[in-house]
Amino acid sequence: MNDSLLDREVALRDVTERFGQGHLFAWWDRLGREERTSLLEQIQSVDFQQVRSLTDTLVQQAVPQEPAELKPAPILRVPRDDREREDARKAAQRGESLLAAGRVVPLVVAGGQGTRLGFHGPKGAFPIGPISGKSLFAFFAEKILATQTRYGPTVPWYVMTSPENDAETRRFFREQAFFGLAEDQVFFFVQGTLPAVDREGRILLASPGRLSLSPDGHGGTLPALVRSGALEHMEQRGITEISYFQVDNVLVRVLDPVFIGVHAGAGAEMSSKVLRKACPEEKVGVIGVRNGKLAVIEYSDLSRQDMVATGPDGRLKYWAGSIAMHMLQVAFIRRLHESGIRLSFHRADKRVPHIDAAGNLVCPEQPNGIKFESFIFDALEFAANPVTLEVIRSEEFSPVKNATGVNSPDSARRDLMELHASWLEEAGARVPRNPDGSLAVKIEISPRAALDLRDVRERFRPPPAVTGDLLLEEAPSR
Ligand code: UD2
Repeated sequence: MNDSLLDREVALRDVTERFGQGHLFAWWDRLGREERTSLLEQIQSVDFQQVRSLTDTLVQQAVPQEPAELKPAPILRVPRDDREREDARKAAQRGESLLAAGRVVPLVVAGGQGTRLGFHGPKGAFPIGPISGKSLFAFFAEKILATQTRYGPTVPWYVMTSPENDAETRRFFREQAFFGLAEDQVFFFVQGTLPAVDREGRILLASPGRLSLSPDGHGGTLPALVRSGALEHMEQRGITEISYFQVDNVLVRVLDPVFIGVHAGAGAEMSSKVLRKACPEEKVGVIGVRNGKLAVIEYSDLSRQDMVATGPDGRLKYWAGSIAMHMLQVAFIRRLHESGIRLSFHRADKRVPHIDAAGNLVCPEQPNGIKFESFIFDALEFAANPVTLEVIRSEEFSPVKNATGVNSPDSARRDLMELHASWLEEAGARVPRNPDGSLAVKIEISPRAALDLRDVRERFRPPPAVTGDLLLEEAPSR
């Protein structure tokens, strides 16, 4: 062993001992040189002081939080009258001029582990196109292409990955020729990780030479933007707003002029989209005013009483479900960073495979480990003038989370086909339907052919005859 490896070993053994994590070296004698080097690197990347304070506050003293005072939030509702429609039209104009000036960029968070879906590979590579089999990433990329075509400037796309899926994600983009985008308009940046611990706060080992590290939550977007230089990159290019979305939602409007416009018009540092929850138990956070500040209360933190509470109209009091689409000012992220504001971490009890004291791999049936994650929506409480915009579910939200049932590939494909069918119907086409109203054929429209109803109306005149499954890949040339 050369001296430097030995020096590092000695120094890091000392640090781990001081923080009660000396067991990380338990299998040292059995490791080869490469494994030793890699283990030292992993240990070096851990902020043991942070792990200790997270363990102290969230694991060992985990005192239940004081119930917060919660009130419904003010929400800009879906327009219902002429005045509201006129306001939305003006907001769209404002958003469109920001898009034409190249001020707004999309950012997708794709660092999650996607365990519930059971898909091996980055979730964005999941083949969701009902006919084309195109991936989620391809849909987003084509929406970006369509936006460029409509407004002019090239749109840089920021993609957050995690150390676990970064290489695979980049490989997928390369294999798919960046879905038609220019390679240099896609900016990958990698989020941080934190170790998973047991109930005593001891860091779990995934194997004798590997710590159990997991992504630090989508709140990790903010430090990762700073650390990677992506934020500076945006500032240098005069980009002022970020349109943030999750990798799992095939219906997302990646750059929505109305949302951009209401956010910018209000001078908001951060804004969010919500929709009416389908049922009290739906697994989305709700937006409310908590202790005087706008906040998303994650579904797992909402009391049963608040979950089912109804308002004077007899409908859900906390009806506004967050669909994890936000607008964020670039200057807001810079301000948070410079003023030292960091999002706090939440505890998630998970089943974490690990090796036990005898060196055997254990795959627990019940949660055994604790992961720490921060949530982007916790930035709302620091944001000036935040706006909450209500949107229509069938137009914007159908995530892929589970292998079957609710929020699955089947439900997302059905919702995508229904939306595309509705565009054709509104443009005057007759779409074959079964007696129960469901589609009798498959329909898929590439965002390159039409980004929305407006494109269908303008580009497909007359609308196509739908006699069987229909995949519209390109608009007819005129
Ligand atoms: C999230 C929201 C929920 C609701 C719902 C809408 C949280 C805690 N809850 O639920 O309130 O808005 O979405 O669909 O966010 N990700 C990363 N890095 C990480 C962790 C997650 O990039 O370290 C990404 C992940 O790739 C995905 C997104 O964040 O795009 C959501 O993650 P999730 O599946 O854990 O969130 P979920 O479905 O519990």
